Amino acid sequence: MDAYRLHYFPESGNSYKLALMLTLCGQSFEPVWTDFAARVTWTPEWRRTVNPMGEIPVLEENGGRLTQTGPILLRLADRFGMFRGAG
Ligand SMILES: N[C@@H](CCC(=O)N[C@@H](CS)C(=O)NCC(=O)O)C(=O)O
Repeated sequence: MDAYRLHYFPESGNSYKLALMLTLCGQSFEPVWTDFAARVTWTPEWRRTVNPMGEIPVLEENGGRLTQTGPILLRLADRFGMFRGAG
């Protein structure tokens, strides 16, 4: 079983897409709320430890960190054989 942690904030549509995808694929994940409004993602500490590009969402997968919603969705679709589409 893969271990997922999703760095998110509630108003983020991209975060929602990943949360929905994981849920529909039957995967549980640990939500990691991020204080985006307080510009936590702008801090050197956050960029050093979570995402140098300063963007949410970030999906941790078995300890590795993934960014960019589209490629993450495609990766999950391939892994679970769901929602890949034909074209
Ligand atoms: N290319 C990224 C974009 C994600 C994105 O736009 N994230 C926004 C919040 S929803 C962000 O973190 N922006 C950085 C900022 O405004 O400082 C993806 O597809 O995941």
